[in-house]
Order: sequence, then C-alpha cells, then structure tokens
Amino acid sequence: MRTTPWTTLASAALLALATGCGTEGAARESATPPRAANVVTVTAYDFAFDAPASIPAGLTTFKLVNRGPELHHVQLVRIEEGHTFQELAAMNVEAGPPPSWIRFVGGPNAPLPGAGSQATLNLEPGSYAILCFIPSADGVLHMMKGMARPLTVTPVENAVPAAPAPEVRITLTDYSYELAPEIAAGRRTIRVDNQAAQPHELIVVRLAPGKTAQEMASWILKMDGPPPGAPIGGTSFLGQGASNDVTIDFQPGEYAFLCMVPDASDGKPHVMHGMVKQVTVRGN
Ligand SMILES: [Cu+2]
Repeated sequence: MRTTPWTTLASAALLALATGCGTEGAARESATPPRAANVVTVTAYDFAFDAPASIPAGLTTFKLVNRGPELHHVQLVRIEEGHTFQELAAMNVEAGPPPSWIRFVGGPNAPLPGAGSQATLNLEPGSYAILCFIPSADGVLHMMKGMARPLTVTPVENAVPAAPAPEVRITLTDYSYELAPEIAAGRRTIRVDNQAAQPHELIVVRLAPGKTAQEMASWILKMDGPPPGAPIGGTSFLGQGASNDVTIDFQPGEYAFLCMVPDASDGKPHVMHGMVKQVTVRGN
C-alpha cells in the first residue's frame, strides 16, 4: 500500500525557510480585518499554541503571531461528527493519507519568526483542531510536540455570513494558481478558493532581489544554502470547496506562490507537479 504522508514534505521546507537568512518585508501584524469578522489571536511558541478553546461560529479572522524562534503556522482542521480531537491527536500523521473524517479549512500560513500573518474564513459550528505541521530539525512535527489543540466552534444567531468582496482572487487547481487581477502594492485582501479535488495551500514568499520563483521551488526541495526569499503568510491546507481570505502587506517586488501539499497519487509535493507561480507586485 502506498503511503502518502500528509505533512512531511511541506513542513520540512518551511523549517528550512525559518532558519535561512530572511529578506526584508515580512508581513506586519496589524489592524483592519474585512468588515466585522470576529478576531481570534493565536500565538505560537516553541512548542505550544496560545488560543481560545471555544469561539463563536461565523466570519473569523485568525491572526497568527509567531513568537518562535522556529517557524509556525496555523492549520485548522474540521473534525466530522462521530470523531474526536483525541483520535486525531493520537494518529501517526506521517504513516498515510489524512483520515476521511477531517477537512482542511485553512488558517494563516507561516510568517517569519517574530512576524504575523492572518487569514479570514467562515467557520461553521463544530469540532476543530489547531495544528502545526512544521517539523523541528529533528524531523518531529510540532503538532507532536504539543502544537495541537482542540477548538470548539459554537452556534450563534446572526453569525456574520460571508466576507465582503475581495480585491484579488486566487483559484487553486490541480496544479496551478489562477490570479486575477494583478496585485498592486499595499495592503491587499486576497480570496483563495480551492476548486480542485486535492487539498492545496498558498505559501507566499517575498523573493530576494534578483531571485525567481523557480529558484525558490528548487531551493525548497533541496534546502541547500540560504533561501532565495522569506515566507510572509498565505493559507494552510484548504480542502476542496474551502476558502480563505488572506490579508498581506505587499511591497513592490517579486513574489512566489508555492504548494507543498503531498500529491494524492505519488506523494511528491505539488511544487514538483508545477504548482509554483511568480508574481510581480508593482508600485502604485
Ligand atoms: Cu497543491
């Protein structure tokens, strides 16, 4: 039986990103979520999350603050009825594909240590987990070191039903990023929709001067030498039909979008299936 780990490759690459020399321009943690979303701050430490145990349903902005020094992200997972957080926490996540009773609903992807990132999504009531799939240098995933905690989303009346129209849309497919319109410099909210059969993520990397997305893609697979860019957020794994709005401060320059989700058929990260895109952000 083929085993397709659902975290390892993605996470190993992010680990190396954290330890390489960063470039300027990491996303700044700051205000103004779109409209009246409930704001939930999740603080990541080595190795724990500080987060509420229970939050109301509806439009929610997750603000990740990484107190590091290692790299962390927030992976929100919805647990279907009949299953529990304890069941999920006890699984060996590297031993095979994800169980059928969880759904990847995103969350803010990794910023540099010391920085922040954010993602907004519409949460339905139910049982969730907050996880970090990123490993330490010893190869052990942070979720196995304590970065896994349950989150209960409680029903509320008059939950904010949906986010306002985004400025930019990114559609995830097997295996590409469809971006429209182009991103202009400034603080932008991007709706990331996964319409593909497989889960995908959006790692946003601000490229160092003169570096390309292809160089980033090559580097992320080998992690040899300093990284040609710095992570500034994005969304963690999104299952089919899932959607996140990410808000990022873009300076003019070159950016890379990458997906390191292991492929359902061959286990290789999606970047090896061509899921990498270079994006130019122009000044106004
Ligand atoms: Cu992908």
